[in-house]
Amino acid sequence: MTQQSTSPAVTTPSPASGSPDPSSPDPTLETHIRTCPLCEATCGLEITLKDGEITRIRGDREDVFSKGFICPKGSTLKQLHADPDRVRTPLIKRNGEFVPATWDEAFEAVAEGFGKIWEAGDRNAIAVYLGNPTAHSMAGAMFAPPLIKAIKTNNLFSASTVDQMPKHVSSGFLFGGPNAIPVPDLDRTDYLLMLGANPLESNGSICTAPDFPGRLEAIRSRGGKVLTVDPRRTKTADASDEYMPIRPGTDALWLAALVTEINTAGLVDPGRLSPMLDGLNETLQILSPFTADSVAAHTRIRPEDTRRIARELGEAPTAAVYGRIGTHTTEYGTLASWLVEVLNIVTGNLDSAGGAMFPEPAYGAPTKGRTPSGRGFLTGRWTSRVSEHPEVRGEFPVAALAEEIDTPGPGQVRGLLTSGGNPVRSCPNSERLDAAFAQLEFMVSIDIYINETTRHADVILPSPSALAKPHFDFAFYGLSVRNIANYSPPLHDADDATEPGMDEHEIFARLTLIASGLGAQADPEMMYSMMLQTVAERGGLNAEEEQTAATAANYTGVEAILDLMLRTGPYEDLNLAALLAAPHGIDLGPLKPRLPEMLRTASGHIEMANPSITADVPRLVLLLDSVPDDRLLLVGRRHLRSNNSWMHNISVLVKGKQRCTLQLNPVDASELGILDGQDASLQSETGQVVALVEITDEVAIGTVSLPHGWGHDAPGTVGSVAAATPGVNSNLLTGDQFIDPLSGNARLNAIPVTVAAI
Ligand SMILES: Nc1nc2c(c(=O)[nH]1)N[C@H]1C(S)=C(S)[C@@H](COP(=O)(O)OP(=O)(O)OC[C@H]3O[C@@H](n4cnc5c(=O)[nH]c(N)nc54)[C@H](O)[C@@H]3O)O[C@H]1N2
Ligand SMILES: Nc1nc2c(c(=O)[nH]1)N[C@H]1C(S)=C(S)[C@@H](COP(=O)(O)OP(=O)(O)OC[C@H]3O[C@@H](n4cnc5c(=O)[nH]c(N)nc54)[C@H](O)[C@@H]3O)O[C@H]1N2
Ligand code: SF4
Ligand SMILES: [Mo]
Repeated sequence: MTQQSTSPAVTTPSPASGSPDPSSPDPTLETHIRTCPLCEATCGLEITLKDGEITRIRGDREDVFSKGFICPKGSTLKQLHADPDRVRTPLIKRNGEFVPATWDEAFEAVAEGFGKIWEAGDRNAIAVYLGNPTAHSMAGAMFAPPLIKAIKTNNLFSASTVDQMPKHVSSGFLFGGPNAIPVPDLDRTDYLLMLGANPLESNGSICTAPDFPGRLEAIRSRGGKVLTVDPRRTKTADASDEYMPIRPGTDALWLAALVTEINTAGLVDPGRLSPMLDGLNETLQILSPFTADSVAAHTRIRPEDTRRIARELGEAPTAAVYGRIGTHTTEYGTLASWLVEVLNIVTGNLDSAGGAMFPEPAYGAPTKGRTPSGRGFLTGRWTSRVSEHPEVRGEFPVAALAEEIDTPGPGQVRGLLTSGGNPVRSCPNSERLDAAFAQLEFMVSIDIYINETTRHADVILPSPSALAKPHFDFAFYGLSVRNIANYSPPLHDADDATEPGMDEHEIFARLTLIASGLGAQADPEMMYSMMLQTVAERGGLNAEEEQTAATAANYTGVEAILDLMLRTGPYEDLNLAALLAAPHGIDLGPLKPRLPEMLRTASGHIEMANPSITADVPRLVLLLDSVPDDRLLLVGRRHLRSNNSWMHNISVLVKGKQRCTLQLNPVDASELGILDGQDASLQSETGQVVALVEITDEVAIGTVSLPHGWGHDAPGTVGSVAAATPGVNSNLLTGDQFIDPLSGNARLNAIPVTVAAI
């Protein structure tokens, strides 16, 4: 086991911002500062302990970014830590029952189970699924790539294809890099056009901005405008200057019409982007069939509103268009995502203060002074076995995972590794996936619960609680509205009595060694040194000297690697010691223009009309020419107190009113003869559920809404609180055949359904 230093108590106790702290004379109190890892907002937490027990978690008022903001989930890390249902020892399934095992036994079982499948000679027979918490963990960010490389499978799947993959694809083709993702410059913009996002519940996504509500309020109080486009009048819509309902699934049409109307109004002005731009005229030309009038029947947005908004957007001193999950999880996700950037470009707002800008995280090679050029972005370097889906960023659509398992033939998937994911609740056609998992020969899950997915595992490798893990937000500092760096050492030791006894990164390291053929007993230190060497060499440093220095500094394996990543990153003088000395974080300043240096397209330009994207526009023209869908369309919903399919086992979060309800507009309800509080059946092409009806004009006429991630009534799961408020699983309704062809992203919104009283 690698030694893990736990976080030193800072100022004992810490008076927040100089205010007198009544508890200050108590020497048994300790205060620890860390970043909440649960969502993308990266809030600072102030955790008070008395005699080693957590007594309070509140927002860290001195956090350089979140300044005391916190949501109800952040303070429940204590309950999560204490949850008796959390898995605290490795588990091996014997005769259909999980039995506790030692770590050595568990890794031996993994080596044997996967080994049998590998022995048959097909590396692709083992699939990997990486879920959302993997992206929020240091272990996932650092160690998932070498693990995947060692497993050598083409069958890589993740929550990205039920989420943001369209954004990676549009960025890849436009800018040459799938991670070159512009975020709205919230703190400086005069005009925010937000589509398919509900940051007052989600706290923001692909736009890391703790206290999103406060930042929206600030736009308005400095005289700017916030406009929210959503089929549901959300809390975010209520906190906006203007709310515009839209028919689900039609954002790409509307965004295309905005481009045309901006052009018609003579407001196209890319400004300093012009010399970096290829394909502007071609783009305007190809989008000309989409006008305020031509898209109105589909979007149900009045042409005069579209024209007015086009003008506002074109004339605003600065403006940012921001599309999130409601625009991505449709069959036109990549087009919508591309059109968001087209709007930011034609209005001259891309890469400009107050517009949509590229963050520059503290790690990664500096781009300043580099010549803009690269290899460009490619998809389809290999294809999936059954439906021949192109790979995108090395992944296949998770909508195709079930068919890869349940379709017999050479190359069939027979083994699976999941990490921090619950695809049996989060992915389309989950009933098929559930059945497919049941037929796997061998499955391993890295997780903290026995849930709908992990109950199928043969071995569960338990991660420590979030408080017992080191934390640095690799993914989200790259998507942040300010450049920030903050590191949290673990608060509890991974070896302490409440924990399973192994760091999450060590679980990854050991699996990597097994997949490399070195066996279950191989020393994980090998992995840390190899990674350190790679980072050192990449940064032109001497690996041996670095290793010695890290040992002298008493850094753990991951800390030493992080230190090197920071020192070889774009910010001078930034290193782990600086972060350890700054528990409230280091503010590296507002976003700065990064074009053209960071372009990695083959042309070295912004490839606005990249043929890989424009080839899909005719499909949008077909939609335009089709008869508008007048069926009821289902959309999802997030609640502040929930987190995808988990955190439903924490009673303070789930207590109160049932949240898994089917929202129905009063007009639709009366037409269907359905009453509030009644159960109704909801039928799609794929499946059927029965849900409790909530009648509300929050949802537009013709739209119904059911949250995802519920349905905690499967046998064999362990979560007594979750089971008492199970809700229903909305992904029984989402089909696995409906995907965005360019990104492979699943359609999770705009699902045609019939609703009937029962
Ligand atoms: N219909 C519909 N479906 C959706 C969505 C939607 O809007 N509508 N949203 C989609 C989106 S955006 C996403 S990201 C996906 C999420 O999909 P997934 O990532 O598949 O599922 P989660 O519900 O996030 O499950 C997280 C899992 O990680 C475990 N876990 C929690 N903390 C840790 C940890 O520290 N370590 C480890 N190893 N495991 C941990 C939990 O127990 C749980 O099993 O769902 C998608 N599904
Ligand atoms: N409390 C909480 N916070 C979370 C999560 C959670 O489950 N709970 N999940 C986290 C994850 S993994 C993610 S990815 C983020 C997601 O964060 P957001 O992208 O902000 O996601 P949502 O809150 O689901 O908001 C999506 C909105 O899109 C709308 N919508 C649906 N279909 C359409 C459409 O066709 N067009 C338009 N314009 N709008 C549409 C929905 O009505 C909804 O209001 O949230 C993260 N934060
Ligand atoms: S908003 Fe997100 S990061 Fe902040 S406390 Fe809530 S869950 Fe944690
Ligand atoms: Mo997500």
